[in-house]
Amino acid sequence: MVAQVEPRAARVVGAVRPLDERETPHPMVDRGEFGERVRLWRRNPTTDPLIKIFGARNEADPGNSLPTILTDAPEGKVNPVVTPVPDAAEMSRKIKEIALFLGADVVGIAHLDQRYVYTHRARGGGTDGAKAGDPIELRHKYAICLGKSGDFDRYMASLSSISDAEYALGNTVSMVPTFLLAAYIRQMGYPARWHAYGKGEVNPIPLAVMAGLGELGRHGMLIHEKYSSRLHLTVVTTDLPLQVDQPVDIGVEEFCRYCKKCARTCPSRSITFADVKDVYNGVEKWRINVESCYKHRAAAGHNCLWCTTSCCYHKMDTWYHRLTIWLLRRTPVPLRPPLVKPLVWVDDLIWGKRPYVRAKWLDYDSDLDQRTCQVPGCKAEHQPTFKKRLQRPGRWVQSRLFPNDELRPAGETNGRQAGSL
Ligand code: B12
Ligand code: SF4
Ligand code: SF4
Repeated sequence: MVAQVEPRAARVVGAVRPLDERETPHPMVDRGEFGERVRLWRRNPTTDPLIKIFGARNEADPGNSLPTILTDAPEGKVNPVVTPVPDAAEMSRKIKEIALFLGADVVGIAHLDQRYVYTHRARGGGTDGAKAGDPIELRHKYAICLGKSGDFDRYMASLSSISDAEYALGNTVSMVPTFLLAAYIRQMGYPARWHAYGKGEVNPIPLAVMAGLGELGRHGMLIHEKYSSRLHLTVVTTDLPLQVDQPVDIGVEEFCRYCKKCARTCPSRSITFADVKDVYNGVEKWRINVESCYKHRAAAGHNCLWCTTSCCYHKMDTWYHRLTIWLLRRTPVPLRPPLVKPLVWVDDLIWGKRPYVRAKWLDYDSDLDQRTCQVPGCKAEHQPTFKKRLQRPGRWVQSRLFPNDELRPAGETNGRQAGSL
């Protein structure tokens, strides 16, 4: 077994207790622990058909929801004819190539650390007859961590039907390479299980950090050097002999200490400005206020992506972005803080201190969306209070990205669309 090095941005400093999935936020909301308003919103978040088709288990007719069809599918049988694996390193290279072929944008491998496997499931259903509260037994050796990127432009239309559709699409399409990769491994004669949106027995972030996909940011998510946090994370666990990857250092530790841009932008003030990290369940890390973040999305009626889109790592894939990351990686740790300060200053200058982009697509308009409350029964017209505290990026950024505020048509290849199925 190859030992893994410890990541810098989130350090394990004590005993980590594996979580019961029932103590994670979605089941807490379903039990009404965050209040009635959020509970109702989660049960019926939208009437928009473009969002409804992606709703896992929310859709009255499961035949109209691909996530429901996939999550309910039984786990395939393991082929009794086992393909020998003489070289685990070579097999890892092959599995990564196949994962990318199947539609993932990034892939890495870690040991399956039992601390990040849930003890009990929160949801039942499906054709395997699982029930909520069932204990989880997942003793696989490896976690193949996949990331599927969302579209840069549509993410920028945060807190609107446009970004909702993009986020929901990402949740759904990220299931496909994950499902297929697990099936492929079973066809090779090894057990494999897939974990994705609405169907997970593991916490994907710590596994993806250990698999070298990125580092944990102040906003509580994994930051990848190219895709930042707009990566939908999924996992295939297996006993196929593999070689693990190592965590990466892309400068997130030093950047997040000084930058705090996500904390400044967060409309619900859920991200801490603190200089010192918390220790939570044995891990020293930045941790968001989950309850206020959750309540905000219900009040606004849309998924919020502002901590993702305002992050300094969330940029188009340009040579100057790649050069900056390259510089951060190679600069010795003590010399990084003086490098971070001017970088944040330039980011504020170009993108705005609290970046807000207006985007129009089909009949949607992110400005108008933010006035309509979608909590069932609520007739009030809410003012987009958070918007006052936000500002648009410089005119040339907005007009270059979205001329006349219009998003590019989905069919148009613009070179920045990160892999669509
Ligand atoms: C419930 C949930 C939510 C809740 C609560 C968020 C939260 N931070 O807990 C709400 C609805 C508010 C939410 C919002 C969002 N979410 Co969400 N959410 C989840 C879900 C299903 C469970 C998270 C959970 O159990 N939290 C409870 C405890 C564990 O939280 P915590 O102690 O604060 O720990 C957090 C991190 O520190 C990390 N973590 C926990 N232990 C350890 C240990 C180590 C060593 C490390 C490194 C990290 C780590 O994981 C936790 C999640 O952020 C995960 C998928 C999953 N199965 O984990 C997606 C997930 C975290 N969400 C995701 C995303 C993208 C979002 C949003 C941007 C979009 C949205 N609106 O839905 C926002 C961003 C909010 C934010 N800044 O975190 C992605 C993050 C992808 C990434 N690149 O990291 C995930 C992984 C879904 C996925 N499969 O891609 N989400
Ligand atoms: S999703 Fe929105 S409300 Fe939640 S932490 Fe991120 S910016 Fe704040
Ligand atoms: S915006 Fe800044 S502080 Fe927040 S996660 Fe990104 S780099 Fe870290």
